[in-house]
This record gives sequence, C-alpha cells and structure tokens, in this order.
Amino acid sequence: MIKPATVIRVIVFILLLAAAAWFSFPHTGEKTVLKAADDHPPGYPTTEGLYHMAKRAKELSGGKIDITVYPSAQLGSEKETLENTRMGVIDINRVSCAPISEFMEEMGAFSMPYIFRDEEHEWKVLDGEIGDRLAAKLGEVGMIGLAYYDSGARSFYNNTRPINSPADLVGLKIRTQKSEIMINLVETLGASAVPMAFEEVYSALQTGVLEGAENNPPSYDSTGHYEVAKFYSLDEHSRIPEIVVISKKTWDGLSRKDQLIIRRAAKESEEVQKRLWKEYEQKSMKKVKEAGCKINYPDKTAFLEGAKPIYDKYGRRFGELIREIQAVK
Ligand code: GTR
Repeated sequence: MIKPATVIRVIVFILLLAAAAWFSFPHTGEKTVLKAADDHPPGYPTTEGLYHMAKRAKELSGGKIDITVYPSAQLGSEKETLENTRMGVIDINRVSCAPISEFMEEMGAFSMPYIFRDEEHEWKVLDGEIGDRLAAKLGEVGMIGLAYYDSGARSFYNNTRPINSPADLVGLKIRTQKSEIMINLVETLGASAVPMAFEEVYSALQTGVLEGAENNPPSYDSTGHYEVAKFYSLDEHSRIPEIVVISKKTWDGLSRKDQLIIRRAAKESEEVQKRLWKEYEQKSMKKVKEAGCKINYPDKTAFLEGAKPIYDKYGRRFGELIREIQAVK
C-alpha cells in the first residue's frame, strides 16, 4: 500500500520536473521568424528603433519571436519594399508616410505643407484617435500600422543658391519622394520635381542630373548629400512622420499573443526612436555646419502662401481629415 504522503511527494516531484523543463526550454515551440526592412543604415534612429523592437519582441516572447532587420535598403527601395510588404514577402517595414500615401491617399494628409503647427501638435495627432485610425485603415491596403517614428521637418537643399522664398526654386530640378503630394508641392512652389529612389540621389546630385532635394537634417547628413548640395534652407515645409507597418498577411497568420507582443515592442521602440532622433538631429546640424554648408532660415510665410494651391487640390479629396488634424489642440 503506497502512503498518501509518498503519492503527494511523487506528484510534486513530477510537477517540479515539468516546470524545470518548461522554463529551461521555452524556445522549443515553433519560432515566429520575421523580416524587417529600413532604407537607412545602422546607427540611424529609425533603424535603431527597429533593432530595439526586435530585441523587445524577442525578450517578451521568451525567444520565440525572431525579427531580423535588413538596413540600408538591402530589401529594395521604399516603393519596392512597400509592394513586397503588401504581398507578405517582407513582414515589417519602416517607411515614410509620404510614399505610403500612394496606396492609401489619406496618409498623404501628414505630408501636407505646414499641416502640423509644431512638434507637439504632430504628436498629439499621431498618438491620438487620428493616428490610430489611419494606422488601422492601412489594413485595407494590406498593412497594419504599429508605431509612428519621428522624422522632424523636411527642408530644401541644393548646389546652386540659398532658397529664401519659393521664387528661388524656379529653374531648379529638385528630387522628391515617390509621392504625388510631394511632387505637386515641389512643382507648386516653383521647382521642377524629379521623383527618384532615395538611394539614387547622391550620384544624381554629383553628376548634375539634379540641383537639389529636400529632407530632414539627419537624412541630409547620413546620405552625404550635404557634401554635394551645400545650400540648406530650413523652410521646414513638411513634417512627414515615419511609420512602422506589418504586412496584413503576416499579421493575420500570427497568434493573438504574438500580435500583442509585437504591438507592445513596436510601441516601446517609438520612445527609443524619438529620443535618438533628437540627439541625431543636433549632431547632424553641427556636422553639416562644420563641413561648411550654408544654412539659411527663410521666412516660412512665403512658402505657406506659395503652397496654398495644394490645400485647394487635396482639400477636395480629404478636406475633412485636414480640418480634423488642424482642429487638434
Ligand atoms: C527620409 C525617410 C526615408 C525616405 C527618404 C526619402 O527622411 O526616412 O524613409 O523616405 O526620406 O526622401 O526618400
């Protein structure tokens, strides 16, 4: 006859063994292996944001979620990676909200000139109901928005002259992102817009195919464009946020638990990215000044005035959304 105490001891022993096995082999389940794209190099705040997201997803899932980040446009230009993300070939992608508006028009509202009064207004919109709504609406075009990243403000740079007002843009070939709004904006302000992949701009500036482009200080610096386009005119025409998206195909195939972990990891990476952004932005401005770039601060009212036709045009398409953004206090 086995004593009840012995039975209990055996059961406790078996339970302890099972627990030990569970904790020492938490990775034996099937792994969730995901590919993430960014067109910036390691060290750039967006790429570092993705690295942080990957690290947190791994930690939070006990090693089950394995995100590999492919930086420096290794998986293709922004437009190509977006198409591949929609098809589920790329799982996670960090892109600018400008090219994504080619797939979902309303996302273009964030590219509108001077739509955000300042940085605080921008983050109120992105962290609030409007940001959430647009991130979810991406589902209709095959992607889900997970987090917004900081991208500061975009300004013109060129190799010919300082831009003090839109009149100075006339006759200059200025590269734009592959985004209808950005092409229209640059044309409306008076330049000839040349849509081109980000990766091709340096040599186009060097060989004179372009006179200039427009971007934020970290991109002006990290791409080396400051070496071949010395006039940087801080008109700050657009504050286009970055967004981290996941393919809807990938998303729908994930367990609810993995979805929650990935969302949380992305959200946590947002804070890290925003902090790194501030540091990088300051470092970039210092670097380009020291490199002899000619920086000027034009009066923004002339650019706002010059960009008005853009509001007439897109106001007809998604005016309600523009008004909603402007109404956020
Ligand atoms: C940068 C952005 C990139 C890309 C680039 C461009 O600010 O982070 O993803 O959109 O601009 O101008 O193509």
